[in-house]
Amino acid sequence: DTISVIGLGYIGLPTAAVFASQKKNVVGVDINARAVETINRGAIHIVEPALDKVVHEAVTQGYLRATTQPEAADAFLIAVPTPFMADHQPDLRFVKAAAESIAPVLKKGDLVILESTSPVGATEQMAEWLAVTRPDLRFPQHGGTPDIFIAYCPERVLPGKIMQELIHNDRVIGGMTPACSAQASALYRLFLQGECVETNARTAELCKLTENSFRDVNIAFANELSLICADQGINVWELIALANRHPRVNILQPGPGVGGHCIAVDPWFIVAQNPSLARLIRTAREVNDSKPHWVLNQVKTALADCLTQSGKRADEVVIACFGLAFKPNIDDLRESPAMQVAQMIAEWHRGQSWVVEPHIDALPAALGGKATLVSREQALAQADVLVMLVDHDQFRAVEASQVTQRWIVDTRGVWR
Ligand code: SAJ
Repeated sequence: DTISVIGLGYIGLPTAAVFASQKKNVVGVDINARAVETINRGAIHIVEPALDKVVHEAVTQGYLRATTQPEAADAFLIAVPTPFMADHQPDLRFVKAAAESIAPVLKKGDLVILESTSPVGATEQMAEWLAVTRPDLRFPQHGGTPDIFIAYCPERVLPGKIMQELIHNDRVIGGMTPACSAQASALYRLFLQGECVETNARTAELCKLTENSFRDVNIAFANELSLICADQGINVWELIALANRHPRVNILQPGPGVGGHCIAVDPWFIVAQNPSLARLIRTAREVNDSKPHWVLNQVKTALADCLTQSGKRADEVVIACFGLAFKPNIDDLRESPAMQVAQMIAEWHRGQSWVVEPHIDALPAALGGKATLVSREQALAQADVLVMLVDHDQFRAVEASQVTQRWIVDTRGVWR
């Protein structure tokens, strides 16, 4: 039996690799020829702990192969990006392209699974795209026993822990019919140590969106508290730690905003489909998206204090940002609120802007020329204003006595 994975990114490649590690024949498909070439060399084009070894073994043992053209297989897993458009409406064009690319090679008895985060109804839509291209086959929406089984099975792995969570997390299996769910569960059981929990496709679609919206709303609660606390002169981290001593309270941590490729995106899919009902979910997005601008204002206030108290001119003041990644202890700068704050500071500040980011060797183009990458030690010794944006372990390890600056904007409670 051959399993084909369409889209070899952060979800598709690890998934292809774990199937292959169970000695299943896996063909990975990606439109990016360089990614395909890299994988066929037994290497990886993305950063994820433990993934390189699994891919290398799978390729050298002959169980995993990548190509740019879909081939016949018994099961297809689609893991392509589902971004949103300018108006926050979900953009399914990559799902459509993937469906249309596999349609010609589909045969009776095949299973097609959509894993990409999707709005409610996307799986039915995908089945319709397949049906239009293959009028000779019977699909689940046509009733009776289908020739092709279709299910929605969202991934829910945490970047940085993908290889662990992929195997151990429970899996929501949303078949278009119970028979479709049964087929999909059987496939995941090839490697899954967690449970397969079966439901229908629409519930599974909303379930994925709900998980990330839950986290977004909870982070927004913490971020809103941080604004209230700053206004009231109260330490928000002490406040949250105290409130969390209550047996039924568990508040998350405030930060410079919410980044990454999922939590800041997925809630919009719910809002787009339910504009008048999803009020809390929309507001949470707005609270989290506005946080970087609030942080910039805090930096402006700190600089104003610094100028009055130090007698320096603005162009003589050095502001140092600590961290650019979208969360601690990773090097991923995409969709990062820390990056957004650092960029706004570098564009606005007349003096030097420094950045400390131990996980990168060079500043990204967006900051190049406007800021300077410096060491933690240099920033601590020489900068005037410190802006803590990412709680990397390397920053938490700094002793309080090493931080002598009077002007600190700490969005993570590292140097409280
Ligand atoms: N964040 C805070 N405060 C917190 C927790 C997180 O400000 O207390 C921020 C982080 O700094 C980061 C953002 O939220 O900027 C998102 O980070 P994250 O670690 O919460 O989540 P992701 O984006 O790495 O992965 C999420 C996970 N979803 C949930 O935990 C519900 C993961 O399980 C999903 O598979 C993933 O989204 C996805 O692909 O959908």
